[in-house]
Amino acid sequence: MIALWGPSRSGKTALLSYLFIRADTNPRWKVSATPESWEAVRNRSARIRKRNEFPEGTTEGNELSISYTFEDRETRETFRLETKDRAGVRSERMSEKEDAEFIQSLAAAAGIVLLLNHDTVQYENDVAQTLSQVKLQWQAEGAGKRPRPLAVCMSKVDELIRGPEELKRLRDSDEEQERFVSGRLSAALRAPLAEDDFTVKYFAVSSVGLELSHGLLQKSVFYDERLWLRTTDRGTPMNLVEPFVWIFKTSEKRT
Ligand SMILES: Nc1nc2c(ncn2[C@@H]2O[C@H](COP(=O)(O)OP(=O)(O)O)[C@@H](O)[C@H]2O)c(=O)[nH]1
Ligand SMILES: [Mg+2]
Repeated sequence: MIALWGPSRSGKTALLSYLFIRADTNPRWKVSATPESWEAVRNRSARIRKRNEFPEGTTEGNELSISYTFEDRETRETFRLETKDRAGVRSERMSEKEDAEFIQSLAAAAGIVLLLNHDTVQYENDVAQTLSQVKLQWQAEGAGKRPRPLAVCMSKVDELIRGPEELKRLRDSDEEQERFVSGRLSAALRAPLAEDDFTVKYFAVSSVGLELSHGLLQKSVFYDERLWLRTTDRGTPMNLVEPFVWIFKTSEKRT
């Protein structure tokens, strides 16, 4: 099982919806909602498809655990993705029991896809703390020094990328992505990522994506007359499936 986790507003629900909407466009991986997630996924995706609106923001208590299966169309290999949500900052909203369960479920995953919003650095202390607890959990289980894959994803990079050259550099080079993402993280979060309990790879992610038109970068979201952020279907998403597939491949090698 691969876990998707990130603070509130980091874009998890949007990413899951776009994974579903664009599932057919990936030639290699077939992404399907699990039967228990099907209805929630369909509702949220319909909102994007029919109304060009982002799925409703998640409030405390209404978060559903959405899960998907990924199937390699060539080899028929499959893996499962589960969303680990914890609304808001842990200490404020979770009981100790819920907290322990949350840490345990992250520690049990083959790897973690961590989604971070570039403009909510205030969550990063909480994220760093959680990662430390996951490590403690592994030690308690005697899991040893096997590094686990951790995909550190910066979401909504369509808001940050300044031009076609930058887009191209990010698409072409893992080092550029690492610089771009890691350079925007707080020192508090960079520290636990540098330790060797994790094998880290950085991804610049945009669920809505960007569009190149006549050599110019076009946004694929816009603000309407009510100043609501609206979606279009013009953009090519960035790194929607790649973080999950990377974890799958990396954890396979390990076993
Ligand atoms: N520009 C841009 N905005 C996004 C993107 N994904 C999400 N958002 C915005 O971020 C908000 C929060 O996303 P959501 O998926 O609800 O976050 P969650 O709390 O982690 O599930 C959305 O309502 C959108 O306004 C993206 O790829 N690009
Ligand atoms: Mg959500």
